[in-house]
Amino acid sequence: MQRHEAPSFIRVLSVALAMVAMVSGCHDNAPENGPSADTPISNDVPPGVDTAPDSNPFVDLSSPDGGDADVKPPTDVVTLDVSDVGGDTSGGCDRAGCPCSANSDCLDGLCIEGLDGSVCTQTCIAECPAGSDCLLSTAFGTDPISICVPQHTRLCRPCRSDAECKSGNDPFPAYCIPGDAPGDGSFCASSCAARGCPDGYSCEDVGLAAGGTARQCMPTTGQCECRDSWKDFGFSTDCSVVNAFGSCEGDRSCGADGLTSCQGPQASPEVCDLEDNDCNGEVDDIAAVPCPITNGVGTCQGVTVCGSTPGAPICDGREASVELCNGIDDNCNSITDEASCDDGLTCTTDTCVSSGNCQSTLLQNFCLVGGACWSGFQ
Ligand SMILES: [Ca+2]
Ligand SMILES: [Ca+2]
Ligand SMILES: [Ca+2]
Ligand SMILES: [Ca+2]
Repeated sequence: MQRHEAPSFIRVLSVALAMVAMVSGCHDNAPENGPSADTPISNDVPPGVDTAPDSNPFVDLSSPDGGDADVKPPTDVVTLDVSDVGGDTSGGCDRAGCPCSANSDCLDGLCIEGLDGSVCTQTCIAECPAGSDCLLSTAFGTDPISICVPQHTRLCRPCRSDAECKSGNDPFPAYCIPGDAPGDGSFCASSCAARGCPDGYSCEDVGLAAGGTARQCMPTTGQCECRDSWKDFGFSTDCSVVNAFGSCEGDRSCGADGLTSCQGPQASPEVCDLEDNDCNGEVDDIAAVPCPITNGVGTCQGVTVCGSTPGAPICDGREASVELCNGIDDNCNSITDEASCDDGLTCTTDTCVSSGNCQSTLLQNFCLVGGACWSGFQ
């Protein structure tokens, strides 16, 4: 028994020494086989974060550029409120491109305007995923940080002013440009002076209302369409409904079925209803048609107008009156100031020579004595 125990002890000792040697060897080899100083920071996501492909509306994570997201420097430039992340993103999407309504919805605490509403974004040094620019932003605290900003987020959005086309995160100029056809409405263009345009758009010199031109992305079809997501935001523009009777203002917006036609009243012939039926800016401005005004003296001609209450037109004009020496055809017989002078004397001929000026001529063989007619004098 003892003869067999000695070799066993030796084997145990040998194994023990070998293990010591291995441990020592492992220690020596660690710098070659273990994590190195330049190993990319782990992109392990916190528990509960959705790592499946998401509905990223602007960041193409599958593209070569998009792949940079995995090797970018850590996003420790932005202070992340961990408590917020846990509360708002549990079980939800919170990485770049994910929809958000507050900074706390995003893993990096960066919620900005995207093409289809607000989305989470990320910090950057120079490169960003396709469809976004690496820009300096002061929107997330006092210190400027570089973040990926989605491009052309408001391109083709219905608008009424340049201000509606300017995204707060995007410093490039954007203008509200009228459509090709009059009355089509206006739509946001987007700067291509320092970047390209999306598919379906070309970079053009666009005339501005204030004068001058700007390089802006414009739809190659000449027609803007609404993005599906825009129907919930009520974006709209002024437009015109045009027909043979006039052009009425309306509006068109992004609805459930896309950009609506111009919704507004149809122009119609003007009638007396206290409305501007033909949309020319004048209420009840019906055509002035001649019409008669008759009384016991004569018939004068007036023109049709609308009265102060809705209904049929009335005839507007003056009534006939006894002819006076006043330069007016008072009785509307087409003769002015006829038989309008009478000094009450039978021995004179009276003539209206100018307005209000009656001239009386004494008949032959008559004279006036004491204001009375006398005859028989030679
Ligand atoms: Ca009118
Ligand atoms: Ca009217
Ligand atoms: Ca007359
Ligand atoms: Ca007269």
